[in-house]
Amino acid sequence: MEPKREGISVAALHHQQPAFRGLDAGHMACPGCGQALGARLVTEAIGPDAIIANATGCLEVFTSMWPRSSWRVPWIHSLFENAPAVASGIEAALKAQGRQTKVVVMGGDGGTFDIGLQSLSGMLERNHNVLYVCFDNEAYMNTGVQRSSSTPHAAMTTTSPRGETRMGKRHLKKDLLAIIGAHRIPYAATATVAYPSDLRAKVRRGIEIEGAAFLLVHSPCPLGWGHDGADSIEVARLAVQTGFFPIVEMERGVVAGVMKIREVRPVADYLRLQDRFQHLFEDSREAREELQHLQELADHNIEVYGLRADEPHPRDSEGADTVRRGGMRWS
Ligand SMILES: Cc1ncc(C[n+]2csc(CCOP(=O)(O)OP(=O)(O)O)c2C)c(N)n1
Ligand code: SF4
Repeated sequence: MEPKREGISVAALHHQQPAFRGLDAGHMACPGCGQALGARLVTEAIGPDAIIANATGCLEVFTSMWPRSSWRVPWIHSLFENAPAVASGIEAALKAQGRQTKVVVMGGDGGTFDIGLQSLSGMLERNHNVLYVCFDNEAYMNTGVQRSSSTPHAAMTTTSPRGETRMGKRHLKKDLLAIIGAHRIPYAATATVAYPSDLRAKVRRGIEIEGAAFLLVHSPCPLGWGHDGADSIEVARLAVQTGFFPIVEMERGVVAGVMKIREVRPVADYLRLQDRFQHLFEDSREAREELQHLQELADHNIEVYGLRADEPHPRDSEGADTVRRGGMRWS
């Protein structure tokens, strides 16, 4: 007899599983790791005919602990500095062989915003037919939560602590999308693990277009951000709904689409869930000023990208339920 759970057919659920997943179970990520979920969703959308170049970082480490590997597609670990250069070479070789295999780079924000930015810029400028995916957890997590140029202003990391005179990181998060946009590549976008259909659609778009594509995926890190692993999706969703992390698409450097927010939430709703922002809720003038500053940064995003809407975005209604169901069927 077919097993049933809470009135749901297990066979029907099985059918909804992806037909192919390039990153499989059995890796060593922390529970609730946004990057692990993000990489799983990205590989579901890419399909089996792909080669991945992975810069150093958590993803590389937790998926490839000797003698095991969680990858089911050809995968190469590159340095921070050269993952896009390695991918460029792979793409050129495949082109010479007349093969259609997709080439994808994956890297963290440290590898993308900072250390590998030079070779990424070269790859984009030459317009290689490669999709670059940055899993943005807003710090160097793998080596102990050091600040990167992607760390938000006022966030605490081990190298930007709350001190006697400092309220966490002093500088602003680098506007990487603007830098990527300046390369006028065919397609660039932001996405988040909180909206899986949107993420997968952008991955499909990125690999289907001819030329370079870039995707910045907001990926909560329970260890580095200091939230419960079970809250990762909620945290990621609040980043969008407060305007803190805008979801946008660019074609040739021009904004071509945004995920509008029907009910804009105060930025404190997002910050309060994370230990890295707890000092902003102290009873002090400095804390109030920084909180106000972060609210202004979110308001700025909402205004610049025109994020406020009366109607929800078609993909704004889903969330954890899709993830729990086990994803989509790849065809
Ligand atoms: C040139 C260089 N500098 C420093 C390191 C040490 N290192 C290894 S992983 C890592 C952190 C990676 O951070 P990020 O790219 O943001 O990825 P995450 O671990 O956060 O996913 C660092 C600094 C290195 N391997 N190479
Ligand atoms: S430290 Fe953060 S990014 Fe690394 S595996 Fe753990 S949750 Fe994921």
